[in-house]
Amino acid sequence: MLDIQSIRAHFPILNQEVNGKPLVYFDNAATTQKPLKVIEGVDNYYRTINSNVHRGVHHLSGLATDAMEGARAKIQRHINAAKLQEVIFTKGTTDGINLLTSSLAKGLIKEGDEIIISHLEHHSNIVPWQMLCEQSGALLKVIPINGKGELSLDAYRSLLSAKTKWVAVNHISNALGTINPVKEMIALAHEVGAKVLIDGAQAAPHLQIDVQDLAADIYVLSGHKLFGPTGIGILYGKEDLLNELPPYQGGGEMIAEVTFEKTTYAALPHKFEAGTPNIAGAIGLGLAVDYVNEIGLANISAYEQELLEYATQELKANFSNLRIFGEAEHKTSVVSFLIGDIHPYDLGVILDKLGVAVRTGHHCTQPIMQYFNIPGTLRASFAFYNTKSEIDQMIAALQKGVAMLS
Ligand code: C6P
Repeated sequence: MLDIQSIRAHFPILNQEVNGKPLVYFDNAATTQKPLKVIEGVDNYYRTINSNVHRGVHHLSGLATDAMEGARAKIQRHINAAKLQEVIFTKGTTDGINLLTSSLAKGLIKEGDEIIISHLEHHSNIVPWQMLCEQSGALLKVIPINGKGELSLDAYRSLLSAKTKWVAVNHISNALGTINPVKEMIALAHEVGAKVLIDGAQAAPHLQIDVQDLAADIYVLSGHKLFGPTGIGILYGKEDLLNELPPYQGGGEMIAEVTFEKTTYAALPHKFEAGTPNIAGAIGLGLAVDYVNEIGLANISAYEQELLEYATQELKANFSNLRIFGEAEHKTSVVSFLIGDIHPYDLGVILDKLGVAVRTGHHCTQPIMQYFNIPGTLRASFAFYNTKSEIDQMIAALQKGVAMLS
């Protein structure tokens, strides 16, 4: 049992009014709020040890380097990476996917090769692969979904072949909440010799990730969705694979030796970390991981499932013309919906006037909206600091909005 009131006290931003109403923050799939531990840790870094890392012989540089590398070690343990050098700091999920596709574009993918993504992907896990295919002449194939928002594994099996070089799928869909059977999907890809990237942007805040158990070749996530700062993320990769990949960007930090004739590259993880990194962000992400582990991801998931069930039940009970998009058997705490033919944006604006923050629109997943033939949805996404009484507040706000717009 989580003590939600004590937990809420860790998130100062939640204790405010928006438009004269208590804030209800249900846009956690876009970004989560930050606990004091993270806010104070970042503040403390700038107040006491701000310095560049891996460069200086001086005291502060040593402290900053230790703090950043300490954060890397915490993240390694958290996702159960076998080695520290398999954990690369990035700007976020989008940056991690672009790191891989840009690196593959340097001759590792060729005409005739095939890449498989799914219909559930965020644009971040579609567009970089399309760009890679345009550059290389490789073919992009898409795993279809069913009406509940689940991937068809039979169709996936039939797409896989010896030509498949990479499969890129999300662990959890941001628009529908579907939890995909990624462990099974990775095993199937490995049977044909393909490698797999998992987009873990939405999984990291809800599930315990074990990259070795999954056998993921690459696993990417964003710090800001995991209660950490913006502008920091993780790319995990198997060491052998990362050693084979050419660097993504050139610059300081990523070199062993530079001459005008030839440059040699640094060992992992620095080979992929050109330039001054987001030091404060990395430290903040390490603290966010500590915080999540103190609460326990199993407790978090169990409580969020309660919120999901309550919200789904209350929405269905209160609105006869409700349509929920995404009713997968395995689903996380996201409800995407429409009421009657009211445009999601109009209802979203009224909710905001009543203090309730949800996301409206296509959620950077236009192919999912095309599948359902809708312009977008209202999406309420819950975190462990949300409550059932906030869901009641959202339902009351929706009732007012529907009365005004119908
Ligand atoms: N989804 C949402 O509101 P970045 O922006 O790089 O931190 O994450 C991109 C991304 C990639 N994959 C998935 C599954 C995601 O959900 C996101 C971000 C946010 O749903 C912002 S569009």
